[in-house]
Amino acid sequence: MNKLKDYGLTDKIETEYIENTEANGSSRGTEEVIGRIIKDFGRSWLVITENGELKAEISGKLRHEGGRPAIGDWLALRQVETDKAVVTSILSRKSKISRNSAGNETTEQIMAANVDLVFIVFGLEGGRQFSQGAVERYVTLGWNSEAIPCLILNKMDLAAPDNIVSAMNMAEEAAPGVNLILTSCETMEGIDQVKGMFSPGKTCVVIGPSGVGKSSIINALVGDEKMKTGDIREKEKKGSHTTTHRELILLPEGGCMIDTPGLRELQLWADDEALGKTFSDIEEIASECRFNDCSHQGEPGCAVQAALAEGLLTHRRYENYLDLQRELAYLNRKTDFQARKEETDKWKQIHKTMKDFYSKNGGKRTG
Ligand SMILES: Nc1nc2c(ncn2[C@@H]2O[C@H](COP(=O)(O)OP(=O)(O)OP(=O)(O)O)[C@@H](O)[C@H]2O)c(=O)[nH]1
Ligand SMILES: [Mg+2]
Ligand SMILES: [Zn+2]
Repeated sequence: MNKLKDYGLTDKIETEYIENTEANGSSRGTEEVIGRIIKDFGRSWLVITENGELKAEISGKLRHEGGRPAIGDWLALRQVETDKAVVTSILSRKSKISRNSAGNETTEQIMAANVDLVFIVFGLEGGRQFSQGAVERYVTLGWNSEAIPCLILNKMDLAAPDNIVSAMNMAEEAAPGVNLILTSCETMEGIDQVKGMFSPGKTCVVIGPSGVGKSSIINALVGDEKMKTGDIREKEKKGSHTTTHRELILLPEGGCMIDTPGLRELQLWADDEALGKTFSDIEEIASECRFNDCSHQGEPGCAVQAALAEGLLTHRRYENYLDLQRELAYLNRKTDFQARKEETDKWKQIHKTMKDFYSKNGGKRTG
């Protein structure tokens, strides 16, 4: 298990795995193993185990139960061939960073599991992807993960000093209390600071828009072209991302890093608490409002309105706060609705099964 410790295996996960396999028992001719997902291909996964890297698929039972493994997950597996295994269960996640899946459906999509740090990367070259609203959105996801968010502003070699200063001010307003690191993969500035955030057994994930240099930062940490990186102009031509699947790699000095494909749009998946952390400055002001349930939109004795009038809070930040609050409220209503609908569907199915059963048995109850 020594090698797996490098991948972050803890006694807690191991104990859960052992209890899990004892409860299920092992079947003849197969071996039970524990492993961590290091590559996510969508329907199959590459898993690191004591017996090497295994290609894993999910068991029918687990699929039926709605289990969906994610990069970084610890798994109980049944090895069926020298290089193949079946996932029998997903062990408890200590953290997960999720987003609302792109499209019309409201479903949680886990971008990475069991991470300690979430690096949120933006590029300083002046693209339109880097806005205060985007930082607030990403950081809220980060706070929601149970891991610690950290902001990286990359490509500082491409920005003028004045622009770097205003970007830093903007980031500090957008994400109070969040660690900020400036980097360049060209000059290697700031890379040691990123390195300093790692320690053996810890897992970090990089997220952010496409082309900001997520894979380049990993290469800089490794000191080798481990990950494929892409020319921006090529990317725009093809309209595609360079990194196409999520991957976890071991860093030479210890610790794991998960690379993810760039995101085009980021729909929130978070709760009010996570939003409150991103907007801790506003929450602090709001604690002085006369009414506990103040919506800060014109009630008497509103401290937020007072702060706006005094110029202690910018209108831009205030508007973003309200926008994200509305978006979360909408998400909550939708997920509630979905949960209720699933419950109704379940009972419909049970009633149908009962009806079929009785009609097959001549309308009589048996047993
Ligand atoms: N000048 C400069 N270019 C950089 C820097 N970091 C990355 N690049 C370049 O930016 C381009 C995109 O970098 P990637 O590392 O592929 O970006 P990514 O975020 O992984 O992109 P996706 O995988 O598509 O999400 C490449 O051409 C890199 O060489 C930097 O600090 N300075
Ligand atoms: Mg990449
Ligand atoms: Zn108020």
